[in-house]
Amino acid sequence: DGFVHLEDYAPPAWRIPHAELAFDLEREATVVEATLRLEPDPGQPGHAVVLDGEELELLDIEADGAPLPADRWDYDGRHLRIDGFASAFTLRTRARIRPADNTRLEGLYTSGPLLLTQCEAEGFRRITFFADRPDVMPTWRIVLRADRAAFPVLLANGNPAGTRELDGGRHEATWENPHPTPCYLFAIAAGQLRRVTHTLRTAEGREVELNVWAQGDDVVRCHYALGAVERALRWDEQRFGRCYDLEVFNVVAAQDFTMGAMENKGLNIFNARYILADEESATDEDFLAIESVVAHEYLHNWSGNRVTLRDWFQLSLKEGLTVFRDTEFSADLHSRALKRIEVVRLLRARQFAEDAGALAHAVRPDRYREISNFYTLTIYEKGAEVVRVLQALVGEEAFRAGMDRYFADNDGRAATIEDFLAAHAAASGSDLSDFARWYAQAGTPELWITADYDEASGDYTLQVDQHTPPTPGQAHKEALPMPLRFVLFAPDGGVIDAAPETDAPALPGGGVALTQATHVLRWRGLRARPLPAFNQGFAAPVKLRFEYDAADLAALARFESDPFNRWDLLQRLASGALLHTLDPEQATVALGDALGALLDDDAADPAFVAECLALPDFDTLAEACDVVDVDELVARRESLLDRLAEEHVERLQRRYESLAAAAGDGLTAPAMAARALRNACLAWLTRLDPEATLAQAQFATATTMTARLGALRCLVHFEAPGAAAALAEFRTRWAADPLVTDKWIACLASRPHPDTLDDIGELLASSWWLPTNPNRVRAVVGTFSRANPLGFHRRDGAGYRFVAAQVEKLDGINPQVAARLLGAFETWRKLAEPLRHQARLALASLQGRLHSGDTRDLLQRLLD
Ligand code: BAL
Ligand code: ZN
Repeated sequence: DGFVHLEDYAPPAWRIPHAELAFDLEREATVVEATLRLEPDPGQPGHAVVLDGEELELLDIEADGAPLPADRWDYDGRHLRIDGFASAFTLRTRARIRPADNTRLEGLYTSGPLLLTQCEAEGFRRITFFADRPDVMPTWRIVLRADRAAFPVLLANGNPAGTRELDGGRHEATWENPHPTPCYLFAIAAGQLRRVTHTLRTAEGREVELNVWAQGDDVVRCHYALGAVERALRWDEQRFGRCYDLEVFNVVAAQDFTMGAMENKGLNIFNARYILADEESATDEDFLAIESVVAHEYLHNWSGNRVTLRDWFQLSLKEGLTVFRDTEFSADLHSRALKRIEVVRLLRARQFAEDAGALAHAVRPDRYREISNFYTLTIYEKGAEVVRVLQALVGEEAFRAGMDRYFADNDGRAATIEDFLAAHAAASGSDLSDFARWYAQAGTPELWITADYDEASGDYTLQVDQHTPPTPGQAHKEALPMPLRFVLFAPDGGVIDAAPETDAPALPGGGVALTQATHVLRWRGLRARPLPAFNQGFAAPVKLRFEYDAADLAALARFESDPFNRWDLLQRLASGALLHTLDPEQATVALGDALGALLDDDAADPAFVAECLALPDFDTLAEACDVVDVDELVARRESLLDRLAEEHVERLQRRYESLAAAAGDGLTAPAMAARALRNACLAWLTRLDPEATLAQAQFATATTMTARLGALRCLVHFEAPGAAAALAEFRTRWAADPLVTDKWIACLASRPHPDTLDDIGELLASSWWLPTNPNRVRAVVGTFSRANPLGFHRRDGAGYRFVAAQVEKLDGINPQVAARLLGAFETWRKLAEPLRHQARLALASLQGRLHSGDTRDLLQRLLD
């Protein structure tokens, strides 16, 4: 049926304890010689050797030093099958590959003058013949030979093990990776790279050279990323007791890169947008994203590399865990509350939609046709939430002990989610068998909480019912164990301290553990009906249903001390006003009052105030609707913003002006917070009066990209005078910088108007359109389809037809990028007519026209 099934897993019949690769690197044609030690698994005798190999030109094949006769092997373009061996032997193959023709950016490819690799998930089979699966883990020796002038720097995994000059202007570098490492973590980078470098000593006493490499003058924009590597290394030592394990840690910036970055052992390769930064060219958001992605890849060295995956079904074992670790890193270094808000925004806007749409899948899926389509918000972000739930259930101390145990028990192994849970169960003494459902069950759980207060006795009960809606292929769901945090407030805002009577076990960090579908919590003899608040810190990744009215939410927003919940209560007021789940007028008034108070509060963190001003976005609102009327939803949101802006115009002006000095240069938290709130105020003020000169003035005097891009967005999105001039300045000034070019392009592609599609048409006809560059494709087509509801969901269906046509074109260039774009249709069935019909037509038009496994798999899942 074209699916790979989890239940079909079998260990490799042949192991590869050691691999030696020699590359003669050239852009057009590179020759790869692979010498592999192959050993049969004594438990599974009698199997032929079957190696993966795609689009390889096989030049030679030898076994134990002698040519292998033609009747002993067969290569069908996907697998190399070798018969007649029953015991260990050494296989040597030589194959030719064509990096310059590789627009898929999987395997070995060119990016400008550089030669780079991307192997996860299944790219290594495009480099040489190998058992391309994560549970085959050799140690490695890698020899790189190339022309010295074109490729002065030759990097591979592991430690440097010598260089030498060769004839004809060529040179050679050898690398040794002593850690058993699967081939998806293989990497090389070659070319005219320059570096920033820093040497440190790990907590274990190992001297390590940290290098961040980029092309030419870009190297001056690598210092921030280098600092981030060091911060991540130190944090993992302190927080998880994990040290770095090689003599060098190299990071390379690549302009052409499909993913965000890749954690190859000792040689991380990054999308340049997550490395290159200075305040002239990168926004504050960019800096924080760089730090977080650098940390993510670094932290994989333990959660992913030292302990790797048995098979790709376990992907969240490294990704969810590493997202959990990188968000903890960011929360420890900066504001925990702001990080939580950022994470929950993403979850609600995108992961909840994924979990409820045509592409819904479990954190550990049980089958896939194309694993590249499972690098999803569910695997990453929900996977991280599941780890957070585990920590809440067992408590922080036991969780840390469980992590120690997991690393110790599985070091050098290819592990499973069962191994992870077994380590935590052993360390905490908990039975985690029900908890494992979090990995198997798709869909976002809902908690329905109903309250009852008996005036006579003062008894107050909360009944908590858990329910997870059906998802494709999973009609019936079971209850998931999770924390429930709550606080009861008296009418005067005082906290009611009494613990409830309940069968739900108490949790180490407060609250109770929900272990069944229904629980009741009961308080006796309360003097008045209390007001409950739930899920402080968003401890459980759920949709929480409780019948509040607008006055309740406004009161709670004043009483609640948990900053995440204070933000969330305002989000609820806004959603209620927009979706009419609250009385819209009461909710709007209450929200307006709360925002006014926040804008008046100079003691509040301006970054937090800016988050509160950012109402739920279109995706979050649409996710909460059963049927999505795009124009109506956008219109309601716009008119709420207009009204709030009008109500607070003076406050907005005051805060905008009073923060001017604090918002100067520098990456300190106060400066970044001031810039965030100023940009939020500027957007509301420009909305009220696009003719005003405030945004033009900010653009003209900006000394940071944060201020400049904030102003550009206002000018372009509100079609203000000066928009064309500002865009022209961006175009010219940063014509040679692809990352800044992506920014003005994304700004244009997200202009909220149906005729933005005409601008996109012009872009595609210009020299700015680079269909082989994933960042550029995402800036144009990705932004249009994901961040421009009025453009993408045009009533005439032209937005859908445009995206579908691009998917077809890009499928022949980079299937992973093309497949990702199709994801914009994941909730098409919820669209109100005529959009639903138009979306179906656009998708149906692709049937029979797509060629890659990536896009065909997604299209089928969208239409099934
Ligand atoms: N492993 C793929 C990129 C990342 O998640 O780190
Ligand atoms: Zn990752």
